Amino acid sequence: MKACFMGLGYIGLPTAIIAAKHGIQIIGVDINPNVVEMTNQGKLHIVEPGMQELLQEVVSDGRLKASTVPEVSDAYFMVVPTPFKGNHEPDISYVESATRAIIPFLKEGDLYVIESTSPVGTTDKMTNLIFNLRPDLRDKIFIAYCPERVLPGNVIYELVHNDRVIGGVNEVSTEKAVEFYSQFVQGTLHRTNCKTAEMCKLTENSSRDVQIAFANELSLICDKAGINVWELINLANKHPRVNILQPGCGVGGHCIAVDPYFITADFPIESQIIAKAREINNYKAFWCAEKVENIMLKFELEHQRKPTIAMMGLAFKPDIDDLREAPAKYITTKVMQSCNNADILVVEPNVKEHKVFKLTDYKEAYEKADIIVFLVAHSVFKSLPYDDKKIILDFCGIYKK
Ligand code: SAJ
Repeated sequence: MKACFMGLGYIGLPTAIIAAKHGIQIIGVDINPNVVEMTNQGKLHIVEPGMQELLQEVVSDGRLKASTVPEVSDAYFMVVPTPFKGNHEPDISYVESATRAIIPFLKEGDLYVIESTSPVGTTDKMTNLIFNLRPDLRDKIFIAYCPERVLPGNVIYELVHNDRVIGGVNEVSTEKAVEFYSQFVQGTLHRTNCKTAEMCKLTENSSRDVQIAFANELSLICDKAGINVWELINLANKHPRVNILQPGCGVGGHCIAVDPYFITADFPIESQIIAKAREINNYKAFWCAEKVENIMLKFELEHQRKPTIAMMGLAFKPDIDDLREAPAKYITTKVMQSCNNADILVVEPNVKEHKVFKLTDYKEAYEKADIIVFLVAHSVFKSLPYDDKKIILDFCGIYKK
């Protein structure tokens, strides 16, 4: 069995590695020659615990090879990004170009699977594209959609143990895809059709976005009412049927802050809560930045000097080094722009250096600053002593009990 993975990013590469580890011959394709070169040298270009050793193993025994172009295989997987355009319309051009790239290699009996998060109807669109260019393959290949669900940082475990939803364009396609994934997935493989599978992925991430928006909305209400939101949520969650998530400085990353737009773009009238949740979570980051700016002005008025501020954390969530779509990065940038000359110390303990921000050690920043702004609940921040002489803005619950 030979499988071709189109896209060697945060999901494509780990999936290709795990599949190779389970005895499948893999050709991993990426348009970035650096990624291809590094992968062929057994060097992981992403950060994921335990993955480096696995990559080295499957590359050195020849089970995984990377290339900038596809090769004839038995199964093809589209694992490329689906960002959104300026107007929040989904951009499926990477899925389309990856599909176009493998069309010449397709032969009777092959399996074609989209894993990329995609708007509803994408699998049908790609099916039409394939059959328009290769009418000889109509009813002779198997086509399915199978989204991933892994949490960065826990990918090796989740790729194998999570349940998966698999939706074919017809039942035989679903079965063929189930047969493929059962080679390395121990979780249950749930069969459905491709539209439901596409919508299921969008639903999972939108559901989390809506729940976080609820927590963020509570945090705004509590700030006005003078109530500790962390204590409030903890108490409300003692109810057997209530389970509120945690507020933060906004929602980041490349999934939850993006995928709901794939629903709102296609169903603008119906998706009221989903759209509002996106607005609330975006607004929370803006609100945090305004809060910092106001505290800085107040400090300056009271002390007749500009404060030193520590912006604690840049990543999109705790204990990772991934800064993509990070609200903490947005807030830090906005604060820096609004008060030039102020002494702003930027902290991100999981990143060594950054192109834009000069990074300061977290202990040093905490000691030097008058105002401490906790943006990300990194574990190391929790060991800092509480200094009541400093002004502390805790947007992520560092000091929650
Ligand atoms: N966040 C909060 N409060 C919370 C939980 C999260 O503010 O209580 C924030 C985080 O700080 C972060 C953002 O939400 O900024 C997203 O973090 P996350 O841990 O909720 O999710 P991701 O983006 O790392 O991964 C999600 C997961 N989806 C769900 O939990 C439904 C993962 O399983 C998916 O595979 C992934 O999206 C994806 O690739 O779609």
